[in-house]
Amino acid sequence: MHAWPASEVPALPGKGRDLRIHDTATGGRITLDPGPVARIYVCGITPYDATHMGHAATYNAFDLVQRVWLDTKRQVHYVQNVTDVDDPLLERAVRDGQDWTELAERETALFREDMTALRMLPPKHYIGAVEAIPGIVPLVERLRDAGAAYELDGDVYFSVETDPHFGGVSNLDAEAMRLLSAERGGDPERPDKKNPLDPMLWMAAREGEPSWDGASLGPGRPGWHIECVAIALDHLGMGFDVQGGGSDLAFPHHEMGASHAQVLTGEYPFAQAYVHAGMVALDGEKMSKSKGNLVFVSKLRHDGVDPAAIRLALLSHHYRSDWEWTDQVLADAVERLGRWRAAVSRPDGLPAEALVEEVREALADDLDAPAALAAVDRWAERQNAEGGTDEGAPGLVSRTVDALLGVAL
Ligand code: 5CA
Ligand code: ZN
Repeated sequence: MHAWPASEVPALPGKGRDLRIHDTATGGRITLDPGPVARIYVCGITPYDATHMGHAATYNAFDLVQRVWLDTKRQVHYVQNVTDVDDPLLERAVRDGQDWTELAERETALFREDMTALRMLPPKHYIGAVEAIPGIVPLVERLRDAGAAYELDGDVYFSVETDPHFGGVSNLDAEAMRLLSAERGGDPERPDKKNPLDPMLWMAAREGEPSWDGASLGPGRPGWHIECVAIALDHLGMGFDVQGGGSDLAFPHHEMGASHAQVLTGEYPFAQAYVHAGMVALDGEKMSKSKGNLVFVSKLRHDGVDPAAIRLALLSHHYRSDWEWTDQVLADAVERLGRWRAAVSRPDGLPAEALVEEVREALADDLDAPAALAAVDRWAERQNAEGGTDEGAPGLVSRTVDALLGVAL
């Protein structure tokens, strides 16, 4: 699949900082040491509805990770998937009497537009689950042949007990895993499974549903977790730097993915850090396509809201906190954008070298975007009140805000 166009990232004077980030697996902050090419996999959308503020907040977090790395003069190798065949997508297509491939293509196109407008850096490889199927089949066969997968009425399941590290990403107890598995696409109640948590690797073709050639597996379609594993292994390999997504992906998705990959390769770990963004709520409940309590990026854009203000609204919350989208959050962001634009509208002003370092330090410290915004606020307030004579200072602030926060002033 094609991704979306990249906005340019200005180079800043001085030196970027190494990222210290909270890792779900260890439960603590770790300093990443990516080498000259940093590798990141971020789980993409299931394209059956438009991008909402929750998605945008999660992609904003991982965009910041890349901007911190780019500032250290590293290259970034970024991979994202599209879950372009899945139960909720097929169900929505049936409900609305439309072709599931058209639904997926239309919503993916809208997602690209939203990401472009929000200045999110595009992945180098943007891969649909459907196009990954030929690479998934041999992985499932390998797991089965190694005794790590078993068949149940034509469906193939992964045996979680074959990974000695299973449980090490989310660190949940058995009961919590069971509840979340049932909630998030698993089938712990299905009889005759070796372990109720075992996830499906290959689902035998169902009447009226799309299916693909599965070689020795028979016709069917892949399970969710193995899709992301196949794409990540193909384009990044084992031990990549960051596996990212919202906190609702820690279990089962990232837990199962890590186990699939670790058993397949005999190597550990799948990713150096598992990074999870908090959940954005609306009216007291997690914003979700299945509940329908949504604020869409595209709707705000069509209502004339400046994408830079949407981005500032996302940045005003720490990526790990759960927060609530309200009209006030957006109104505050619109106001902040106005103050910042006024402050950089003159050719000279207050020196900004120290501000560059403050923004760098805030982001390197577990992506503390609210602290970065507060630093720019302080500069803008003094600049608007007193001004200064440092030629080029406003330009430096614009470039800093653009390069590190993805906001065009
Ligand atoms: N296609 C899978 C990942 S392989 C998927 O979870 N798709 S999604 O469309 O449901 O979500 C896309 C991303 O947005 C995921 O990282 C998910 O964790 C995140 N996300 C979904 N809802 C919210 C929310 N309310 N707040 C924050 N992030 C969210
Ligand atoms: Zn995924």
